[in-house]
Amino acid sequence: MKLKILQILKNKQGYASGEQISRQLGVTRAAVWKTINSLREEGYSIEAVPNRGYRLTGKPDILSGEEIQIHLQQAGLDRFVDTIAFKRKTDSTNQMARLAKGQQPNQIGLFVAEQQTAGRGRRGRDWQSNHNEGLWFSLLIRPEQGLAAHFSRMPLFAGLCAAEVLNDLGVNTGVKWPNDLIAIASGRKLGGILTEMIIEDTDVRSLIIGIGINVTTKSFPENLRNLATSIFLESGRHFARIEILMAALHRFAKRFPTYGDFHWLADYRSNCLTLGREIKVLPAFGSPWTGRAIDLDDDGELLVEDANGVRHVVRSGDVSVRGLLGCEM
Ligand code: BT5
Repeated sequence: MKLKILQILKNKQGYASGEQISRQLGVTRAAVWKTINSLREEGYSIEAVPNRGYRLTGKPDILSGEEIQIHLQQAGLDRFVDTIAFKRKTDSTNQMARLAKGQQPNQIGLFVAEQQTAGRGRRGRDWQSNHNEGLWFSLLIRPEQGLAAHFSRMPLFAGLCAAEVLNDLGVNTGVKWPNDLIAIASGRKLGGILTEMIIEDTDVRSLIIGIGINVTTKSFPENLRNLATSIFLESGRHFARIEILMAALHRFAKRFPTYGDFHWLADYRSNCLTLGREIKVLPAFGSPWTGRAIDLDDDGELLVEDANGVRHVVRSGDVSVRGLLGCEM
């Protein structure tokens, strides 16, 4: 009922009378009133005028299952998304996706939370995901046969889509290989991506793409102060998280059919802040070494030239880039 009342209020130019709503939905006026109050508790500002009815005033930055459904329908994206799950608080949206079942091929499952209590980065690192400060969501995709073999490039693909969305909002953003979203003006991290595979009987069954973008954060704790930034800190502007989420889904749905031809790697290259720069490679095992990032190969692996002019392929792991995230080397 909440979804239906919200839809009526959103579609109505003026006031929607309590009687009209109760008749339309076949419920009592008391039930309408109760639902209006619960929407108010969620943060909607709803005016109630005797003899006229209810009217939605303003566009608050609210994330909820109902908002997501309404926006997906309005944007024509509901046909790509076959599962939507929203929680005010969860451990990690990647974990929500992992526990979900029954994904259809080529359909996307969407898992969103307002707050993560155990938000995760790569290699077991933490991801700070406070209430209302950012967009924390995961996509669950079941690959078609054949595509799964190429999923090592997915972190780059997701990084490119997310960077394009941020650039469209007017926040000049690039990607630090493989998929850190970096605000070009400050060299700080606006967001990150954690991709995980669900493997069954040695087959990749599904892929989880977790995306975190700092939206409204005004200040970060000491350990992140010189590393992290938000859309608000970079632009001074407030964007509703639902709009950013829709833009990201739209970008993803548009680009995904061309995922397999890899032409998008050219766009990734031109958005990649790592290429052409001096970097430090921090392998999972072994000692760090420095070199210059020359290019990406067709698998999205980084080609790095060391001080002796020898080229190396860096497949995974971390690199730090001079001038980004406070790195001086
Ligand atoms: C990432 O890892 O950048 C991947 C972050 C993915 C987060 C999303 S949110 C939705 C989904 N659910 C999850 O549980 N995760 C995904 P990595 O490259 O390992 O970077 C982690 C490092 O970034 C930390 O060690 C901190 O230094 C820094 N960091 C932590 N929280 C941050 C934040 N909110 N903004 C910027 N930097 C942060």
